[in-house]
Amino acid sequence: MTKLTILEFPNPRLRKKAVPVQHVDDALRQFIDDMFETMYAAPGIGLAATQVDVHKRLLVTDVSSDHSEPHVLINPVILEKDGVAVTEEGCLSVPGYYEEVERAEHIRVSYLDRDGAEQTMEARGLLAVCIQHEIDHLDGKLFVDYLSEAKRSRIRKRLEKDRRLQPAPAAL
Ligand code: GNR
Ligand code: NI
Repeated sequence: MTKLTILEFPNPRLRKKAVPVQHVDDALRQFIDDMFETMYAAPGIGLAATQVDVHKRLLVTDVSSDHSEPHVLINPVILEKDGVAVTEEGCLSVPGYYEEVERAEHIRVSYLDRDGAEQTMEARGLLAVCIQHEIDHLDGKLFVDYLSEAKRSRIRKRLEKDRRLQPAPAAL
């Protein structure tokens, strides 16, 4: 198991559009396990492959407080959206900032599971919000993109300043 490094805004690699997974194999399952390890260690309730610089359409989530509801969605596609939920969102790629974002309250999603089998699921509430947040990552989109230009640029400047004071550790 390996804890992966999470890219931070405004790294341009967070803007890449991820491509569909072609084969669900043991190497991909190993990577999925590393994604869960990284998400739980952060700690976070979701992680998209884009955030660890792997540009494949794959996300993991667990919105429980005891690691009891892990989900992995490969090639997720939102089939239906209903209702409106306003949630104070955060992002492991935008550490320390929380802002209200409006999304669908209920979604239906198709995806491949870790065996490569086609599935659909329904989600509402925080799980639905989290899946929408992660699919945005796969399309190169961040929650700060829903904020005003002024707020986004303030967040960017503060993160850049924090990073000058505390440089990221060299990757080993
Ligand atoms: O840990 C996370 N919390 C969160 C809270 C509200 C809405 C979305 C999220 S996702 C975030 C982890 C993350 O950055 N996933 O990409
Ligand atoms: Ni995020």
